[in-house]
Amino acid sequence: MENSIVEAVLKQYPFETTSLECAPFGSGHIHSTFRVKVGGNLYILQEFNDQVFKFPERISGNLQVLLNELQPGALPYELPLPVKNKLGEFFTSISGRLFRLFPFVSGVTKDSVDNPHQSNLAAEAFANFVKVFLPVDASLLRDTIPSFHDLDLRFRQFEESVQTTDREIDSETAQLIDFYQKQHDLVETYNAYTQLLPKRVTHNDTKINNLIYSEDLTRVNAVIDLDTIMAGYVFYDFGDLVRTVVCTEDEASHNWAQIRVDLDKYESLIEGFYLPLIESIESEELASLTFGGEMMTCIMGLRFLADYLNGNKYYHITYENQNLHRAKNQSKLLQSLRDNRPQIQKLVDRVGVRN
Ligand code: GN1
Ligand code: MG
Repeated sequence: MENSIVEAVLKQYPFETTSLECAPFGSGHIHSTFRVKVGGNLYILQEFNDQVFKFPERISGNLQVLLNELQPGALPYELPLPVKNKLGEFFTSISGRLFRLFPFVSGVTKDSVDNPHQSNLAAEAFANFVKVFLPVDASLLRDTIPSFHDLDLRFRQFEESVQTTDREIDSETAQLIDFYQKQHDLVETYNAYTQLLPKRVTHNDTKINNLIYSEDLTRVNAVIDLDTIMAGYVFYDFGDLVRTVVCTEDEASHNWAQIRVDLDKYESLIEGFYLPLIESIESEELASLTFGGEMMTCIMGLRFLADYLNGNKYYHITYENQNLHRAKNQSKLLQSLRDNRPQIQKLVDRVGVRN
């Protein structure tokens, strides 16, 4: 980011901004994120993507609702909120661009986990997030991205992108389109679940790099990327963990033949997620969780592929076919999740029996 912009943003905060360093940080696909050192202190500076999040005021409103409910110490990790600027606001506008500053939380972010223990810790952290807000009426929250995880809508948008694309469809793309078109049964199941299940306060972007582990990877220091917190189904949060935690390769991998479910990590994910919630949510919600793994993998694949077909307008990319490759990666994981349904069900049954 241009130094002049960084300086202009930091001037809006109530501290001395002499000598600063700024470097790109993290691997998010939406906002542009930097680590800044101001004086002796570290912060995260983020240029906010208001093409994706068209209602920034809803984000602040939702966080306020949740903060009013959260008892100090109720969560064993931080939920880092933006630092307020001199006007007392979370967002700072400079030259028509929106910025936020966050306290820097020390620790480690990972794009994939190394072992079942890390998987368990992540699951427990996100399950506790859902648990602590169960008493909150989720309808008090406003949609920060309307229909964000609506699989039915996302499927239709994907079909439309297939009809309207300007791309040459080569055989790799055609195969991928065909693969996703064959996933329509997941939309039927999704629609059935949405008729049946209650909406809760959910995080909705529980991918593994939205969590900060302690340096020694024995604890969770923080859950981040709180912009998508809104009313949702618990299977969204379990599902995005499945998508990013139980895979043998991370979301960016091109090792197509190596991409599959790691059942040991899946088992520890189930344990970590089910145990905090098993007594507190409905049995139908518990039963829906593994569907979430397939559904969230499918929806991300559909969104990546649709974005590729639409000319890469949504996700940040570093090369032209990146969204195509992301969609291919997700298709391999989705196939493996489907192939392993009986094995996964056995893992769920085992956790149920232990309780
Ligand atoms: C985006 O910003 P980031 O990278 O945490 C996206 C998620 C997708 C994810 C795929 C607002 O999350 O829905 O799961 O990329 N966030 C938004 O990696 O679209
Ligand atoms: Mg992120």
